[in-house]
Amino acid sequence: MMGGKEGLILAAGSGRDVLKGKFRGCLVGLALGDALGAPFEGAGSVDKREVFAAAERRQVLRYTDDTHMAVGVAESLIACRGFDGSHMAGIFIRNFEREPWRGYGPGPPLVFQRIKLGVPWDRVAEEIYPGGSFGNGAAMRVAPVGLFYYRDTVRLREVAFLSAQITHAHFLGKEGAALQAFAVALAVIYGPSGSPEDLLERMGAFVTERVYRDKLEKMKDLLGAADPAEVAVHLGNGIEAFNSVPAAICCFLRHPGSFEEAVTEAVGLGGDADTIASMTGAISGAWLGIEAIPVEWTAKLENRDYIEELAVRLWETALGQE
Ligand code: F2R
Ligand code: MG
Ligand code: MG
Repeated sequence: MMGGKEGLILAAGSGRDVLKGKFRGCLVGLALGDALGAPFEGAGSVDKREVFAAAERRQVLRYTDDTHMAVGVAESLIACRGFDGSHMAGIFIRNFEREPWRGYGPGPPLVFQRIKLGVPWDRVAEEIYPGGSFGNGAAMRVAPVGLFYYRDTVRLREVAFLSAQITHAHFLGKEGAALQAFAVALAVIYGPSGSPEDLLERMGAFVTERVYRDKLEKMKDLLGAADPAEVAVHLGNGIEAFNSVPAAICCFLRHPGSFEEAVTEAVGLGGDADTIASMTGAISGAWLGIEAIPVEWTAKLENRDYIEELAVRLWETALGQE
């Protein structure tokens, strides 16, 4: 159990409403990061002021595949009261067929086609890329796993890996998903009174792959760097899980007290901006809770009511497992 004790202290001492606010903050934060970053995906670095201005100009903050797939993860965890790979794969396929225009990566639609032809959900992803995909598609959608299993590190890692296996069988894609889920769990347990240095130590002890350990180590130097572009230079900002997951965690750790600062910095890195900002937003929202997210943004978020409803149902289901 991760901090089984810490989890109980949070549930009893800080109150169920705080925990509920963290679940809501995490999923709304994820969707907002995705929506704010979407116009900048593939861009070079962008000044934060432009990110704020672009959000203000838009009538609707529309999200992309990152949120669409995270919604699928949450829907399946709720319906099955835990992980069921065949069910989760079916939900991904159903959701993709309803809204294929969300900007999915190249791999997942190929996976979905093959599952429909009868390839088992836990074997298909190995057929798409050599060794499986190390894209960030499993990490970008994994936050509901971090919420649901926040008290149990062993099961959190297992389910992060299993949920990744559907589309991202490469060990670096899976490890990125596990690290992002763990960051969300730590945010639920320790935020907002914990320290970035402590979280970095805990994440360093959690990861097993060297590229992630080295980047977590590098982050210690980046926490105080004046120029946010240093984050992209040293950690990367690309579609690969081993670039975008560390970048997202770093943007959060540089601004643990401000959702806006963390998420606009993540968007401003450019590169895979929607995905980095979505992962930063999930961690920051879980750390600070829903109250810390600007209402001017949540009011414009597409499908906000449904996303919040899912977060509350996930919270109820997770508590029901006690
Ligand atoms: N698809 C996009 N953005 C493109 C344009 C969207 C446009 N705005 C629109 O509206 O249409 N973004 C989304 O995709 C990313 C997640 O991708 P995912 O699910 O990881 O895809 P995939 O195909 O598994 O991997 C992505 C790329 O990584 C490289 N790669 C992965 N494994 C590899 C391996 N073993 N060997 C070599 N290369 C590997 C490939 O280049 C893959 O294409 C998110 O950004 C999401 O927002
Ligand atoms: Mg996307
Ligand atoms: Mg992206």
